[in-house]
Amino acid sequence: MPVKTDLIVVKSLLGSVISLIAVMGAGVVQAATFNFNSHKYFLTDSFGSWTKAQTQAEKFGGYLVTISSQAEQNFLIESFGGSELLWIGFSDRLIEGEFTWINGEAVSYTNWAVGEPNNELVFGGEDYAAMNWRKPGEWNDLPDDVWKRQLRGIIEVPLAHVPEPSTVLGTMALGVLGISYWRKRQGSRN
Ligand SMILES: [Ca+2]
Ligand SMILES: [Ca+2]
Ligand SMILES: [Ca+2]
Repeated sequence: MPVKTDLIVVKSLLGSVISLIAVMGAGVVQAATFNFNSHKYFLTDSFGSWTKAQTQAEKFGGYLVTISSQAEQNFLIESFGGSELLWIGFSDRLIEGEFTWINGEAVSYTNWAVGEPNNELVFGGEDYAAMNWRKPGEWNDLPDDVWKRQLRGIIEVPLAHVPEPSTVLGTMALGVLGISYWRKRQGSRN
Protein backbone atom coordinates (compact mmCIF):
# COMPACT_ATOMS: atom_id res chain seq x y z
CA MET A 1 0.00 0.00 0.00
CA PRO A 2 2.74 2.57 0.82
CA VAL A 3 4.39 1.81 -2.54
CA LYS A 4 1.16 2.49 -4.43
CA THR A 5 0.66 5.78 -2.54
CA ASP A 6 4.21 6.84 -3.35
CA LEU A 7 3.63 6.18 -7.06
CA ILE A 8 0.51 8.34 -7.05
CA VAL A 9 2.41 11.12 -5.30
CA VAL A 10 5.23 10.91 -7.84
CA LYS A 11 2.80 10.97 -10.81
CA SER A 12 1.00 13.97 -9.37
CA LEU A 13 4.22 15.88 -8.70
CA LEU A 14 5.57 15.03 -12.15
CA GLY A 15 2.40 16.43 -13.72
CA SER A 16 2.83 19.68 -11.80
CA VAL A 17 6.48 19.95 -12.81
CA ILE A 18 5.67 19.47 -16.50
CA SER A 19 2.92 22.11 -16.32
CA LEU A 20 5.28 24.50 -14.57
CA ILE A 21 7.97 24.05 -17.23
CA ALA A 22 5.40 24.61 -19.99
CA VAL A 23 4.12 27.82 -18.41
CA MET A 24 7.55 29.22 -17.57
CA GLY A 25 8.94 28.26 -20.98
CA ALA A 26 6.14 29.83 -23.00
CA GLY A 27 7.49 33.37 -22.81
CA VAL A 28 11.14 32.43 -23.36
CA VAL A 29 11.50 29.70 -25.96
CA GLN A 30 11.70 30.53 -29.69
CA ALA A 31 8.96 29.31 -32.02
CA ALA A 32 10.94 26.43 -33.51
CA THR A 33 14.49 25.74 -32.46
CA PHE A 34 16.71 22.87 -33.49
CA ASN A 35 19.92 21.66 -31.87
CA PHE A 36 22.98 20.31 -33.64
CA ASN A 37 26.52 19.85 -32.28
CA SER A 38 25.86 21.98 -29.18
CA HIS A 39 24.42 24.85 -31.21
CA LYS A 40 20.85 26.13 -31.34
CA TYR A 41 19.27 27.16 -34.67
CA PHE A 42 16.15 29.19 -35.39
CA LEU A 43 14.80 31.61 -38.01
CA THR A 44 14.76 35.39 -37.75
CA ASP A 45 11.31 36.61 -36.73
CA SER A 46 10.86 38.77 -39.84
CA PHE A 47 11.87 39.15 -43.48
CA GLY A 48 14.57 41.66 -44.39
CA SER A 49 18.09 42.34 -45.59
CA TRP A 50 21.11 40.20 -44.69
CA THR A 51 22.40 43.04 -42.51
CA LYS A 52 19.14 43.25 -40.60
CA ALA A 53 19.11 39.46 -40.08
CA GLN A 54 22.70 39.51 -38.77
CA THR A 55 21.83 42.34 -36.37
CA GLN A 56 18.98 40.26 -34.96
CA ALA A 57 21.27 37.22 -34.63
CA GLU A 58 23.72 39.25 -32.55
CA LYS A 59 20.93 40.28 -30.19
CA PHE A 60 20.49 36.58 -29.39
CA GLY A 61 24.24 36.17 -28.77
CA GLY A 62 24.72 34.40 -32.08
CA TYR A 63 25.33 35.01 -35.77
CA LEU A 64 23.84 34.12 -39.12
CA VAL A 65 24.45 30.40 -39.56
CA THR A 66 27.90 29.10 -40.47
CA ILE A 67 27.88 25.84 -42.44
CA SER A 68 31.09 23.88 -41.96
CA SER A 69 30.12 20.40 -43.17
CA GLN A 70 27.72 18.46 -45.36
CA ALA A 71 26.20 17.14 -42.10
CA GLU A 72 25.40 20.66 -40.91
CA GLN A 73 24.00 21.55 -44.35
CA ASN A 74 21.78 18.45 -44.31
CA PHE A 75 20.61 19.26 -40.80
CA LEU A 76 19.56 22.76 -41.94
CA ILE A 77 17.56 21.39 -44.88
CA GLU A 78 15.84 18.84 -42.63
CA SER A 79 15.04 21.53 -40.04
CA PHE A 80 14.04 24.53 -42.19
CA GLY A 81 13.18 22.95 -45.53
CA GLY A 82 14.87 23.08 -48.91
CA SER A 83 12.82 25.68 -50.78
CA GLU A 84 12.68 29.01 -48.92
CA LEU A 85 15.70 31.22 -49.63
CA LEU A 86 17.37 31.87 -46.27
CA TRP A 87 20.31 34.10 -45.36
CA ILE A 88 23.47 32.39 -44.12
CA GLY A 89 26.51 34.05 -42.51
CA PHE A 90 28.75 33.91 -45.59
CA SER A 91 29.81 37.14 -47.27
CA ASP A 92 32.51 38.87 -49.32
CA ARG A 93 31.48 42.35 -48.24
CA LEU A 94 35.01 43.13 -46.97
CA ILE A 95 37.07 41.93 -49.95
CA GLU A 96 35.31 41.20 -53.24
CA GLY A 97 35.61 37.52 -54.12
CA GLU A 98 36.87 36.41 -50.68
CA PHE A 99 33.93 34.86 -48.89
CA THR A 100 34.32 34.53 -45.12
CA TRP A 101 32.07 33.38 -42.28
CA ILE A 102 30.63 36.16 -40.15
CA ASN A 103 32.05 34.67 -36.91
CA GLY A 104 35.56 34.30 -38.36
CA GLU A 105 35.62 30.50 -38.40
CA ALA A 106 37.66 28.76 -41.12
CA VAL A 107 35.98 27.96 -44.43
CA SER A 108 35.92 24.16 -44.51
CA TYR A 109 32.90 23.58 -46.75
CA THR A 110 31.06 25.37 -49.56
CA ASN A 111 27.87 24.48 -51.41
CA TRP A 112 27.53 27.03 -54.22
CA ALA A 113 24.94 26.43 -56.93
CA VAL A 114 26.29 26.03 -60.47
CA GLY A 115 27.56 29.39 -61.75
CA GLU A 116 27.63 30.98 -58.27
CA PRO A 117 28.98 33.11 -56.73
CA ASN A 118 28.74 35.46 -59.73
CA ASN A 119 28.62 38.88 -58.03
CA GLU A 120 25.89 39.82 -60.53
CA LEU A 121 26.55 43.45 -61.47
CA VAL A 122 23.00 44.06 -62.68
CA PHE A 123 22.20 44.37 -58.99
CA GLY A 124 25.30 46.45 -58.24
CA GLY A 125 27.28 43.38 -57.14
CA GLU A 126 26.35 40.61 -54.71
CA ASP A 127 28.13 40.04 -51.40
CA TYR A 128 25.68 38.08 -49.24
CA ALA A 129 24.89 34.36 -49.41
CA ALA A 130 21.57 32.61 -49.06
CA MET A 131 20.83 28.88 -49.19
CA ASN A 132 18.12 26.95 -51.10
CA TRP A 133 18.80 28.56 -54.48
CA ARG A 134 16.95 26.36 -57.02
CA LYS A 135 18.07 23.15 -55.28
CA PRO A 136 17.74 22.30 -51.56
CA GLY A 137 20.66 23.77 -49.66
CA GLU A 138 22.63 25.25 -52.57
CA TRP A 139 24.02 28.74 -52.13
CA ASN A 140 23.85 31.92 -54.20
CA ASP A 141 25.40 35.32 -53.56
CA LEU A 142 22.75 38.05 -53.56
CA PRO A 143 22.54 41.79 -52.93
CA ASP A 144 21.90 42.78 -49.30
CA ASP A 145 18.37 43.84 -50.22
CA VAL A 146 17.53 41.27 -52.86
CA TRP A 147 15.42 42.66 -55.71
CA LYS A 148 13.51 44.60 -53.07
CA ARG A 149 12.43 41.24 -51.74
CA GLN A 150 13.15 40.30 -48.16
CA LEU A 151 14.45 37.03 -46.77
CA ARG A 152 14.46 35.39 -43.39
CA GLY A 153 17.80 34.16 -42.06
CA ILE A 154 18.96 31.23 -39.95
CA ILE A 155 20.40 32.23 -36.58
CA GLU A 156 22.99 29.98 -34.90
CA VAL A 157 23.78 30.34 -31.19
CA PRO A 158 26.41 28.28 -29.33
CA LEU A 159 24.53 26.50 -26.54
CA ALA A 160 27.41 26.96 -24.11
CA HIS A 161 26.64 30.70 -24.13
CA VAL A 162 22.90 30.29 -23.67
CA PRO A 163 21.65 28.60 -20.51
CA GLU A 164 18.47 26.81 -21.56
CA PRO A 165 15.75 28.20 -19.27
CA SER A 166 13.71 25.01 -19.46
CA THR A 167 16.76 22.84 -18.64
CA VAL A 168 17.69 24.92 -15.60
CA LEU A 169 14.09 24.91 -14.42
CA GLY A 170 13.72 21.19 -15.12
CA THR A 171 16.79 20.38 -13.03
CA MET A 172 15.50 22.52 -10.15
CA ALA A 173 12.06 20.97 -10.39
CA LEU A 174 13.47 17.44 -10.34
CA GLY A 175 15.42 18.39 -7.21
CA VAL A 176 12.20 19.55 -5.53
CA LEU A 177 10.47 16.39 -6.72
CA GLY A 178 13.23 14.26 -5.19
CA ILE A 179 13.01 16.02 -1.82
CA SER A 180 9.20 15.73 -1.76
CA TYR A 181 9.35 12.05 -2.60
CA TRP A 182 11.97 11.43 0.09
CA ARG A 183 9.85 13.27 2.67
CA LYS A 184 6.77 11.23 1.75
CA ARG A 185 8.76 8.05 2.20
CA GLN A 186 10.08 9.19 5.53
CA GLY A 187 6.53 10.14 6.53
CA SER A 188 5.06 6.76 5.55
CA ARG A 189 7.59 4.98 7.75
CA ASN A 190 6.49 6.86 10.89
CA1 LIG B 1 27.88 26.40 -37.72
CA1 LIG C 1 30.69 39.88 -54.17
CA1 LIG D 1 24.64 35.40 -57.45
